[in-house]
Amino acid sequence: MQQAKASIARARRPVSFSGAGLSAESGIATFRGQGDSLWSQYDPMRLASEEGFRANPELVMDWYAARRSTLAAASPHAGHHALVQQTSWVHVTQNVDDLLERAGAPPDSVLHLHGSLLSDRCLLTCGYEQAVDLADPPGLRQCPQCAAPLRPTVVWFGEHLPEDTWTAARAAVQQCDLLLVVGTSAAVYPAAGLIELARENGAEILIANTDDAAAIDKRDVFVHGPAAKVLPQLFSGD
Ligand code: BJW
Ligand code: ZN
Repeated sequence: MQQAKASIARARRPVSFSGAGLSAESGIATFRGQGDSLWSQYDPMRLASEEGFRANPELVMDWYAARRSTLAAASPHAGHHALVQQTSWVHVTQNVDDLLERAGAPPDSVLHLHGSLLSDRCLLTCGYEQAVDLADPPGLRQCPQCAAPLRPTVVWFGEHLPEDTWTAARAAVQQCDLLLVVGTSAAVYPAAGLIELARENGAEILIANTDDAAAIDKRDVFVHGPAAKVLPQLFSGD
């Protein structure tokens, strides 16, 4: 912990890179691992791919409605608050929730690589997008512009990341001197490649995770523990 705090104190261009583990203690399920993780209960390609959506759009929208209701009832925890209090940091996340924003991150300041649960968009290319009320999530409905189905504005398997967001995240990581990697299995590309990109550019890598297996490179500094506990400790003055 002391080594990690010293790295943070030294950093001039720090970036955070988070995954589902960041929001786990707010009651948002992670994707991989045992217990309540999403992929231990559901087949990812049936629910998080365009192919799966086309095969059974009602099933996919029902799954998203359940996740949106859970998110509506959730609140950011001390770890989200500790992160967003670092106003000079760039925050890059794979998470589709808005808990960093609800913890006080300015609108559009968080780079969401995998999109957001807060809106739906047209499955086709007409460009229609609509905000969603998380507390009253929609089921399957048609695009008012072209009658194609609407789908969540998230990035499914086989899809490209939003170009501007990806470009901004890569630029921030290329220039960073510290990358704080929180609560991700780093199993999904191209997002996980940001860690190697930072390393190649000489940044220190700090990994905060509940699973020791997340410590993949012995040059990195690993802090074991849950995000809600570890992040406030990392940023506390003592
Ligand atoms: C704690 C904690 C606590 C727990 N405190 N820590 C082979 C076949 C098919 C595809 C591929 C393939 N090889 C590569 C691919 C590409 C694919 C990919 O990477 N697949 C791998 C899984 C193999 N990638 C893509 O398809 C991407 N697009 C792409 O490559 O485009 C290029 C292209 C396009 C077209 C043609 C050709 C090329 C897109 C990836 C999109 C990922 N989407 C999802 C779903 C988002 C929507 C939704 O939420 O519904 O994004 S999948 C899911 O995984 C989600 C997450 O953002 C992402 C990463 O997961 P994350 O955040 O790391 O969570 P977990 O659960 O994995 O880990 C949690 C961690 O937290 C663990 O380490 C715990 O220990 C820890 N933890 N509690 C701290 N309290
Ligand atoms: Zn449309």
